[in-house]
Amino acid sequence: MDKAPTNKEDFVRWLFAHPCTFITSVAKLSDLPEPALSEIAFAGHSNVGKSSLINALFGRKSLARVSHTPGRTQCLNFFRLGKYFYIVDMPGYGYAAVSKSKIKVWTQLIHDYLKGRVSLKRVFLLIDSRHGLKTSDLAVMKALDKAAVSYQIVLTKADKSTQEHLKKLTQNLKEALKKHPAAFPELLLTSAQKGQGLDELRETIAELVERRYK
Ligand SMILES: Nc1nc2c(ncn2[C@@H]2O[C@H](COP(=O)(O)OP(=O)(O)O)[C@@H](O)[C@H]2O)c(=O)[nH]1
Ligand SMILES: [Mg+2]
Repeated sequence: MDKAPTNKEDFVRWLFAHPCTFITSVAKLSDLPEPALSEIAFAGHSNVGKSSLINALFGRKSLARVSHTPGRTQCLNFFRLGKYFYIVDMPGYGYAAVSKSKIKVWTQLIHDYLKGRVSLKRVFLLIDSRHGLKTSDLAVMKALDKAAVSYQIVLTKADKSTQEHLKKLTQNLKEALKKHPAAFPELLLTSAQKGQGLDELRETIAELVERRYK
């Protein structure tokens, strides 16, 4: 029997040992899967390291491949870990090459999704630790605050910066987050390349979904 362990560490390991499978690509809200499972979403500027982080977390190369398939890059891509929760890979924003009309369609889809999704437990908003918050990140944070969707900043590519830079950035961000009511006060510092922060992020995710399986 596939029974969830009660010990926290064992639970996280058990949960993440399940296979991650592609479910569907959604271009319009009427195509969303039934909100029968908890859901977590990953968002961020294009090139922030979203695909790399998702792959590192869930150990599945095809995850990124699916999300890179032409026609799917502008969609919400749904994956499922075991039968336990949905992972939503949101389209990257801030792509200069995307036309204005496409941006409008994108914004509307994201906005409607975030506004009305009861099963969405948290959005992980990825920020490149070298650059900090960009104008487009702030716009997304504002939208999340307005829709009262809980979100948490995840800094990526930590291996590319000095400890000193990271410490300062973390302090500044924590201060800035105080002005954002839907933002989770704690940041996560990660490197998909070095594996840094992945266990912590897995634990955070497990806590968001575990109540149903213990
Ligand atoms: N040094 C370093 N580079 C990374 C890391 N994560 C991603 N990258 C690089 O950043 C670029 C964009 O990564 P990708 O995952 O495709 O970003 P996405 O557009 O947000 O999905 C690629 O060249 C990756 O190799 C990391 O943790 N460390
Ligand atoms: Mg990607």
